[in-house]
Amino acid sequence: PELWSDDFNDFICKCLIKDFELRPNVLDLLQHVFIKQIVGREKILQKQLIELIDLNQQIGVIEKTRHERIHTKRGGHMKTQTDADEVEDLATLEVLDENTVTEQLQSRYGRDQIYTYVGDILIAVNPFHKMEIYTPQYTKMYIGAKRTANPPHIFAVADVAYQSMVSYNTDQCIVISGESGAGKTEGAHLLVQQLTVLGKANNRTLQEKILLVNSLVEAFGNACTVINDNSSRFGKYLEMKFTNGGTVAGAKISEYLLEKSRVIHQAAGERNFHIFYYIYAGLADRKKLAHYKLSDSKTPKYLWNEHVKLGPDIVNNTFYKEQFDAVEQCFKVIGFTLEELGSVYSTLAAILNSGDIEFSPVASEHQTDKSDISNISVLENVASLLCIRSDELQEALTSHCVVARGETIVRPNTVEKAAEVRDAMGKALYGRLFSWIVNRINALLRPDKEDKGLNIGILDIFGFENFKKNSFEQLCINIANEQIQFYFNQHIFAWEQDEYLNEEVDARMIEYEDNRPLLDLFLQKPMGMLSLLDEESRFPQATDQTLVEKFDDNLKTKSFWRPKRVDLGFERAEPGEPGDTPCHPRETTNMRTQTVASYFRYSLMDLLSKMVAGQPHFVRCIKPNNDRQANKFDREKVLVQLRYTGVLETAKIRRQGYSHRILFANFIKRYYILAFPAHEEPAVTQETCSTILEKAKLENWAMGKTKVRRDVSCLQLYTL
Ligand code: AOV
Ligand code: MG
Repeated sequence: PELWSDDFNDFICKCLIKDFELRPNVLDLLQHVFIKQIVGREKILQKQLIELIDLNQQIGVIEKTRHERIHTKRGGHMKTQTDADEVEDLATLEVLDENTVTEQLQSRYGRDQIYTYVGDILIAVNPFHKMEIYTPQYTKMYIGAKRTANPPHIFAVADVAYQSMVSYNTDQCIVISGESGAGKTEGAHLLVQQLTVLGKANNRTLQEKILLVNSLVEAFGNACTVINDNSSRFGKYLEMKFTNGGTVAGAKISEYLLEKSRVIHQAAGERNFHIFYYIYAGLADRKKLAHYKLSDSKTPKYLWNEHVKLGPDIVNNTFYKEQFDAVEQCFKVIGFTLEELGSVYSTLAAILNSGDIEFSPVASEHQTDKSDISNISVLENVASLLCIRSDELQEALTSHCVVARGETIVRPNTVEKAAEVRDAMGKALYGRLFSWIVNRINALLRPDKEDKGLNIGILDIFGFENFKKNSFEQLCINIANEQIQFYFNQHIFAWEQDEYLNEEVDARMIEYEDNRPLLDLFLQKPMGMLSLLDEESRFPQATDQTLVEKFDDNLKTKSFWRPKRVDLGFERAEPGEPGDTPCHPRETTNMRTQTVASYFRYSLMDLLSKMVAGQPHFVRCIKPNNDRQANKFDREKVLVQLRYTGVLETAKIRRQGYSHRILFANFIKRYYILAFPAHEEPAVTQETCSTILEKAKLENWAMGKTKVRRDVSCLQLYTL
């Protein structure tokens, strides 16, 4: 057969396995030579081969001790005596309780083994220091390697997702979860890094572009919070696009719920989005501040944060200057034109300038609630940066229109209202700039060919957070995290147990904490908190107090109780928020506009619909301490996270469950050679499967109605 054709693959596979009493060293040699030759050419064949060899090793046809395998396959990762009781997969623990699981993670963490499996799920404990385990040598080590050949690693997750995509022609989705500062964003970077290598882009530029996307988007969407210096303030779903053959072809980002309020206000100890500091310092360095109507002697209000004593220092900050150069470089490599860059900078400068527009009351005989601009030159600067007329901008800030009985009436804004509108404009401008950048990136990285292709999505959202003072943003962030947990529960527990029932396979049911009632409390229609909030917001007379009354009257669940002292701070959707429909060029008080809450619900559903379209892989990030310290493992802190993410239950279900399930036809196609002559094509029946399994002396399997399942406990044969 022709070299590298499908027939050739089949032919080689059959020859290799035909006589499975091949001496181990011969097989090893073949595996080695063969895989070396085919890397990058025929990944499917490579995978098939490894699976076949795996199966052979498992069933003891090849007499090779496990010890020898560790030596030969693991190189520098040989286990030592001291970690004899450690496992790399918590599902293989003999005793499964909170203590043992925490001890395992602690002991591994103590030796910088930050990754641990729970069946097919990866746990990653944040090391809080740079580790030398992401070098090209590691990249290579995890390509097409079987799972037990190397220690647990995030590169292995990338590999499994990639191999599944190529082998089964299906989209994949990697869901990274964990609280704020646990390591999700770093993990997402590492996955992209490994996936670009796996999907060997034909042109290096594309590979480079995809690697820069995260950094670029994060300069605009991340900020320093009291929990994390590089905290994601938006949800990001990055789809890496591949051809059907598995070559990287492009990428697409979807962004969710950018925390725009940060543009105009930052809590104590927090900062604005990174890009504002970068551009301010960067433009100062290039002596370009004046061009963008900024001054180095007067720090823009939106950047001035008295709590962290930021201010004049920004313009001299070398790190910020370097970052500005780096961001500009990202823009250029990805393909933005210089003209587009100029527009981005002007918009950012306009936002910074707009924060300094001030208002004063205009006292007149008839009207005392009118306002005027006190520093008209700043307003003119903003108008010129945005290429709009300053008188129109002034009118938009200082007045609004009300629609009453079909007539539009113009009303003046008070000083407070005008300041609110100014801030809303800053937020809206930033939100739209962010979306524009994302859309532009998507256009520049769209695959050339419009054929469907395949993709691997990587979800990295803002993690669960709990500050001293929490706002509506925290509520949305935490609900989104609950929703991700729900998706995890569905996959790991609910659907898994359903499948056993459908397939009529005996399995013990595992209890887990269902967070559905909590999600219902917030998201249900029409009686969930968000719906009630929306409804109440439509009443002009509504107050925080009336909202609490509404909750109290309608929410019949133990999870809600009325606070003794009303201290709520939910606010109505502000003008400029998503979905608002402005009345040209002024705002109307039209209460039928879409609220932040309904936009949030819509975004969440959109995200979920994207996620469920792919086969999921889960990475659970754990934060070992609250001090961002290396080598500090706070057991209580870890235990709480293990509890609320259901790690123990996951280990239980993975231990007793059948983690490998293969359709009869696929199983027979792959393994018939172990029991039948190569030229034969046995019928696709349960009996054929049983014959193969019995002949291979495999234990711990169950026959379903459509699938053969392999019990994870049989994986212990080769799990260290
Ligand atoms: P997050 O994405 O989960 O928080 P990050 O990925 O930003 O958390 O990680 C927080 C910090 O932990 C990083 O800035 C690194 O200093 C460190 N870190 C995380 N993972 C690693 C790793 N694998 N190796 C070395 N250091 C690491 V948030 O976005 O706040 O929810 O909204
Ligand atoms: Mg993050």
